[in-house]
Amino acid sequence: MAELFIDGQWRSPEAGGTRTITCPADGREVATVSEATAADVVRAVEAARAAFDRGDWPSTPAVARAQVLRALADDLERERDTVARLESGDTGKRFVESQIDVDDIVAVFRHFADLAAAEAGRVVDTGMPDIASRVVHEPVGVCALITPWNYPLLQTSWKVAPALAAGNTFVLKPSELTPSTSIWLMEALTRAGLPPGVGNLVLGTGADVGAALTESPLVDLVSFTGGLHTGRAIMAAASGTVKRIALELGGKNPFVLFADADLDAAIDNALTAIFLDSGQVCSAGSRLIVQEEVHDQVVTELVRRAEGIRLGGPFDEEAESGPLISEDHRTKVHAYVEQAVADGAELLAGGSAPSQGDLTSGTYYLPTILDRCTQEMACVHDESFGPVLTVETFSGEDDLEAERAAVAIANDTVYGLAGAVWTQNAGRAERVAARLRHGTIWINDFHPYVPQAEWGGYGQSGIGRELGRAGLEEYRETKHIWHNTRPARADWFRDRG
Ligand code: TXE
Repeated sequence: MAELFIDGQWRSPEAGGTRTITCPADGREVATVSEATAADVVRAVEAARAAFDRGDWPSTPAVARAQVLRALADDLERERDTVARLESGDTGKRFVESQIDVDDIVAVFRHFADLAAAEAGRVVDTGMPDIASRVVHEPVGVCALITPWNYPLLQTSWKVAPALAAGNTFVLKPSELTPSTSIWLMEALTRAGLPPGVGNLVLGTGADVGAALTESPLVDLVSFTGGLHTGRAIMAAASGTVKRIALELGGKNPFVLFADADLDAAIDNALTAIFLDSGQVCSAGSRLIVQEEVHDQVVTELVRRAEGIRLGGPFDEEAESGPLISEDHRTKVHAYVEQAVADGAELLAGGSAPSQGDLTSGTYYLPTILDRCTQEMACVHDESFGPVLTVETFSGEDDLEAERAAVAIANDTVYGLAGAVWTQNAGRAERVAARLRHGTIWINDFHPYVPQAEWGGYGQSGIGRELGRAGLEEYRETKHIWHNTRPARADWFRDRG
């Protein structure tokens, strides 16, 4: 049974319980793991602290750190299917999607390896002859990395890769629902040459293990991806010791569709935007904001297509989307739909679990479309994180007024992670993209990301950036070193002999 990885060894927890992990696609047991107690968290943090304060990793040349990341990426490439199978077992997601996730993770580790090796400080020109002044980057220290269940190893790689590239040590706590690929990662990092104590793993719930990490005075930085409410709690807990924090807290991402768009492509992308991975994606396009004059045409086609989506387990080759992560989550998603209907939304597709066949043994939920929604509805402003598309409309006397109306609806959210604008008018596309208060804007597209670009949120979607150059920024301190090469008396205070 997999346990805790502390100071380079698998160890038993002091007194924690065990958890059986079941596959949401069919309820079969896929793993049993030991969960940590607060005392285990202390041991893991102390190991990471000792490795940072007294170990070689922070001062290891960046090129050598990059080699570890590259070796990990090579290993992952070789073990692609093994890791994809683990991920699909825990999440129930389609095997092909897990394979794509693994490819993305390989790219993330290679990207940060390149970045580590390329990063240098800079010389500051003070204009003074005897002064050598430079700015250098140093690791922050011990990082607590807390990750969710929707893209378990991908989300973890966005934290582990930059943390290691910058020379930090870490304690990782994956979601209690999806620990398997984190266990694989710790073994692979050891094979790749990561010294003991630099990477540590504790399994368990957020309330026990996550909270102990965020409160620990020995932790310097908390990087968290998950729900808004948890993010707020983490921010409050981290304030006690003024930790660095990086948060990615999801979104209510608008898909703004103008009547002049290529409607066939737009409708197809709107389906992918919300129903990919059953809507359990932080950047899911959960709010369709469509120009009134094409509303009927667009919605009719969306409903037809949504009703045709095939749900199924990881190895069902016909399946296009998978289950929700758990029964609890399905209950939550359904409650949002019921509430929206009670508040006046029109349910046009889905709105329930599938009632027949193999799907009844998994936690599936039918692709759902709610029409005639308004901003007051909880389903429109909260993240339901399920396959639920809400439809709102906009209109205007003229083009500019219509644009303003669309932007106002799209920005009416506490979140600000991502959004899209669909139009064939290039000027309109740029005007609207410039006004949308979201961290990523797709024009005539939805979902693609590249590790070279930043990923982060406006508003309450988060703090800090994941991925790309700025991704490493979160994991470094910046120090200015002023070297007076000709020391002289300051002569400020009189020498009274
Ligand atoms: O997330 P949590 P949950 C959103 C989505 C979903 C909602 C709740 O809307 O419906 O969050 O999902 C750990 N201190 N996202 O409950 O609780 C927890 O153990 C420290 C968006 O699964 O935020 C897990 O490791 N850690 C998201 C991680 O936080 C704590 C992806 C995420 O769990 C903690 C997933 C605490 N007090 C859900 N409480 C995205 N942005 O992609 C929990 N945790």
